[in-house]
Amino acid sequence: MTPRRNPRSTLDWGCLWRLAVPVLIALGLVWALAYFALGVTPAFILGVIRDRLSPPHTTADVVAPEGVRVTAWATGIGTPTALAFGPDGRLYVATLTGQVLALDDRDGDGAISAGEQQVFGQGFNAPLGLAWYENDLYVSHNAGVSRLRDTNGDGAADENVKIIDGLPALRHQTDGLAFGPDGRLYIGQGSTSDRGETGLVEREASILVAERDGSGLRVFASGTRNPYDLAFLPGTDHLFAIDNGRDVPASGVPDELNLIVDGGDYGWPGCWGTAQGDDCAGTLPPVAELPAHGAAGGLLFYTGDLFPEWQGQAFITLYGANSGDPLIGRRVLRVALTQTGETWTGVVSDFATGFDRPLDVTEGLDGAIYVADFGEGIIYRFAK
Ligand SMILES: [Ca+2]
Ligand SMILES: [Ca+2]
Ligand SMILES: [Ca+2]
Ligand SMILES: [Ca+2]
Repeated sequence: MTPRRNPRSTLDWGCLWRLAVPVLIALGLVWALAYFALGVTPAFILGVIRDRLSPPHTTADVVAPEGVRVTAWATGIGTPTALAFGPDGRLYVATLTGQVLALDDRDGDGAISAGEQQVFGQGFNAPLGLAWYENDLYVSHNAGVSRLRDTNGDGAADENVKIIDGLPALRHQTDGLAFGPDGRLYIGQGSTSDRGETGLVEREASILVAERDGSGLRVFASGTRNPYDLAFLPGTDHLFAIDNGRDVPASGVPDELNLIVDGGDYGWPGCWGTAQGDDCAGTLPPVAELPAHGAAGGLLFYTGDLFPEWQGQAFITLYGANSGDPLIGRRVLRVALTQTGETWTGVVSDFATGFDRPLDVTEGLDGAIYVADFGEGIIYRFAK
């Protein structure tokens, strides 16, 4: 007997295909939109899932190198973005909510109590950088830089002068600050877009320089997408800046540590890492590539006597990925730099891991290393 074909089965498959094709096309369009417009990749989605499944972060998760003791030196600090010790020995902390706090462990018990905190300045729009010049504290914030001064010695600023205004601020804004050995103010300035997709505007994605009163502002170096922090190597006129690689599409563009020279072009938007991208002619490669999507946030050159083995080395915080993936960033790197002629190379390793969202790093007069965890409102102290 010849088996009979079931005509209904043929009809079902046809229906299914007629339904499936538009569904597949729609899914493909959603995927293309997600990938090209939002940078959503399988790795990004896995990162989001890992973030949701991972247990809440605790201070016990922070791992320091052997022989280094880590303590939660200050807690309840809100959203710390930038750290700088003042000439008075207090640690000044900017918070995203617009304050500049001054912390002083007066009783020497190794922790900051409520009575050991003072508001030094406030009312800033997203301050991200702090730098001292003699007795003046410079604060970078959305679209500009201000100078704070305590003229009557009560520990709180009573003079607040906006010395630079009108800088680009959209996707990114004005970042970290550093004073050069020439006494000028160097400013990290972020881009207004991820990869230049909305066009380019003057002064974005650059390292700016100005006199201390804000006059003479000019672009010192260009092509730095989001130079979140910058620092001079102590004892030299060599300026270094970190840079955050593009977010979208999430295709493995590295973050960077760059040696910044006058007139240098560091690649953004057409070039990244070492000769990656399609527009690298005339641009300068980084000294070291840092993990993609790590979001390098703070940069310190260590000079202290507490850890002589790390003198002259760079410490860099990695805030972590937009996806929240606990496996990306969320650590502090140590970069050993070597100079060969005009060129520098960097060897990157982990200094400490297990943070929530580490954003800035600085050094105390005692040589201890301080790390601000933006996600937890904690300042960690690394000492012996
Ligand atoms: Ca104390
Ligand atoms: Ca005052
Ligand atoms: Ca670059
Ligand atoms: Ca900083």
